Amino acid sequence: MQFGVATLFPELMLGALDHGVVGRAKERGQIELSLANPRDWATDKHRTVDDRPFGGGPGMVMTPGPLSAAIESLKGRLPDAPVVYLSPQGRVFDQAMAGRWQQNGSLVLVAGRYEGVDERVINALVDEEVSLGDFVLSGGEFAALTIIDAISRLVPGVLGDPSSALEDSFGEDGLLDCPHYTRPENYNGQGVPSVLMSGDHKAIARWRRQQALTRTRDRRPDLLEKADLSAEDNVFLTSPGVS
Ligand code: 4FN
Repeated sequence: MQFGVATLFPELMLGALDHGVVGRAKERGQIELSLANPRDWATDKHRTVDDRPFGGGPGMVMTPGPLSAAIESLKGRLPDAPVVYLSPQGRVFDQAMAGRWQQNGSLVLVAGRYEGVDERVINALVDEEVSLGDFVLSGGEFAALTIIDAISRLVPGVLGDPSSALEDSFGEDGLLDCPHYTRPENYNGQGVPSVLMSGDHKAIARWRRQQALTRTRDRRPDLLEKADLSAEDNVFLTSPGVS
């Protein structure tokens, strides 16, 4: 999987992606990261990449020249990649988008700073605008990192042994996780659900599924509507006494 990122903070991207599962995938060459800093295409002696907004008001806007040159450079390196601008105006990112972009094999992400980018760069070069959610960020890099993490995990081999990747297939059915427990068996007076200590693997699998179903219904009913449910799941959810 090849990622291109247009960013004024390439060192922020490199530092964050050098750890854990993604860091290892980078070392193995399973994912590749190509960065383009608009500042490298600035032409004046101060290497300016921002300017005051037409119409006045607070803050600065990323100027079109250096930013579009950085994006064009990434498009040249990754000719089949869709160009995605991370912004609060975008459609909210989800696991289905992660899956589609992983299948595509390459992706160019554009991270904004200041008040954002000149709208004409979006019109000219961006295929899709995508948001992580409704909160204020200081830069699109934090969204780009999240999206790179989510996609990298889907690249075959990145999670190691494919059988464990299959068992560890969260997100696949669209349900929230069941609760997890590990040692000690008594933590500050809190025990562990007895079924998990029973050794009855079928009963454990059934309990976990039912916990995932009730938690999803109680906390994220929006996810339950889109979830991949079996006939048995539906029988359980509609059975009397299921709170
Ligand atoms: N954010 C809001 C309203 C107005 C502005 C912002 C905001 C970084 C360049 C965009 C934020 C959140 C999720 C990118 C937020 C995201 C960003 C994201 C982002 C600097 C301009 C800015 C109503 C959402 C609170 C700053 C709401 N997903 N502006 O955060 O890039 O991708």
